[in-house]
Amino acid sequence: MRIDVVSLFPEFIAQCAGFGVVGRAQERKLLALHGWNPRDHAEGNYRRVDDRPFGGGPGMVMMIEPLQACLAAARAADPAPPHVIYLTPQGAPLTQARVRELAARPRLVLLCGRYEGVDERLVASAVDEEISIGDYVLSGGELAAAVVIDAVARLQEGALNDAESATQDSFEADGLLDCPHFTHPASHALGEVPAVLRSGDHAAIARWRRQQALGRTWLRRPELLDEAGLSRTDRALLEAFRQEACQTVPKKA
Ligand code: 6GU
Repeated sequence: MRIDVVSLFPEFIAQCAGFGVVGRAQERKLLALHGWNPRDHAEGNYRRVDDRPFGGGPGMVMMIEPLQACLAAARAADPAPPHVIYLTPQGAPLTQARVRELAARPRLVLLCGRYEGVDERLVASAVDEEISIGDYVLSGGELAAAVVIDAVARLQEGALNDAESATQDSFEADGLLDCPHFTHPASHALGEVPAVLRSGDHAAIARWRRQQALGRTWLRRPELLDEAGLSRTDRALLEAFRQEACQTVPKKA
């Protein structure tokens, strides 16, 4: 897929996307990233991209013209019509379900605001969708764009190696949190690896992992269980987890 990023700091995005899975997705030509700087499309000696807000108040607002010209240049760089996303705390919360939908598109444009935001007329005319990555304030959309890029890049066919398979990740398989993981040494001053994981009994291991995923989700994000569509077996596993949790001294899962 192709992603064009409109940002006053396009190098920041390129840096963020240069490592690990996302870097490899680019090397494998599964992801083509292109940065576009509105400053390159601004007029005058000062190449101004922002101005004071009408109605007064603190902060600056990104102006229509440089963004419009920049978006037009980005759009024209490829024949595929893009889905244009504005990263803003006012947007719809990003979820793995949204990520899956975005990852299936051939082309995205990510518009990053700075200052107090972008002139609303530009948002209304040029943006298809507004996305937020959570209920906190960042100084600009760049980190949020990097989050979107990472989340969609790893879902591109061939981006992950077998060992990194996405289907067992938290949220991906079933909307539950992931179970705990352990590696060598089996015995350590910090504790023992649960015996079941060393038993070689694959059915028992799968049951334990499922129970841990259910139990952790119940402890940490109980609202996720409402949407998870639990089977009868799941309910029984969770009930057993709850019973045990009530009997033992509360301990961080
Ligand atoms: Cl997408 N942008 C900014 N500036 N802050 C955020 C955000 C986005 N999502 C959460 N906080």
